[in-house]
Amino acid sequence: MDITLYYTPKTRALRPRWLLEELGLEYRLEAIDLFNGEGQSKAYRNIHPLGAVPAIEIDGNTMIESGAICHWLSDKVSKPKLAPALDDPQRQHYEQWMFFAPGTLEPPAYYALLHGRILPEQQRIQAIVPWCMSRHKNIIAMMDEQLENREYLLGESFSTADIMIGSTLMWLPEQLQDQPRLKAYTERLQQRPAYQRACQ
Ligand SMILES: N[C@@H](CCC(=O)N[C@@H](CS)C(=O)NCC(=O)O)C(=O)O
Repeated sequence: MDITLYYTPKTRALRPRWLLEELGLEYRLEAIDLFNGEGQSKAYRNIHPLGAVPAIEIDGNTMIESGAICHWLSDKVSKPKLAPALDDPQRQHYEQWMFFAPGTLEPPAYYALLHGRILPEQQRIQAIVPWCMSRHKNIIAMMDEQLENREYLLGESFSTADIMIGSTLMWLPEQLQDQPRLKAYTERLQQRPAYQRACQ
């Protein structure tokens, strides 16, 4: 496969990059200087119409949305197998966590960061931050219980769901202080060589 990943460090673009490293695929990185407005350049909006990252080109076809990219690539590449087969009972749990990441875990974390740290001060709505943090805390407390006696979300085997969930948990590490299993889980993920290569 001929792969180009449009990438900005410390963004959701880490997810497909981490996956590409786990899968051992070769790829080109095209750095997008999001914080200096390059996302909104005409050239980049031809790749990603909203000017966001990540975007990926695979054999000439462009795709956006980090979760969709990871989901598709994990089914497309069978070795190593990072997505259980459709007829494997684990597949239901896999799908659950793949969608839980952007659908349930991500929104409160994202809006807490956006309105607490990222937006210029005059654009922040500070009042929503405590609500988001409290909702996030409830969600991660539930997840901490789910990880009892599990190394990864599906048990002993690492899957792409760990990339989606793990990368999102890493946005708010201070929230993990009271969740020992989740804290150990994210530390375990951060020790993976593929994760470390993806962060370089
Ligand atoms: N749901 C999308 C979100 C993409 C997104 O908003 N990415 C951020 C970086 S983490 C971005 O590019 N923001 C700049 C912008 O939207 O202009 C995904 O997961 O790919």
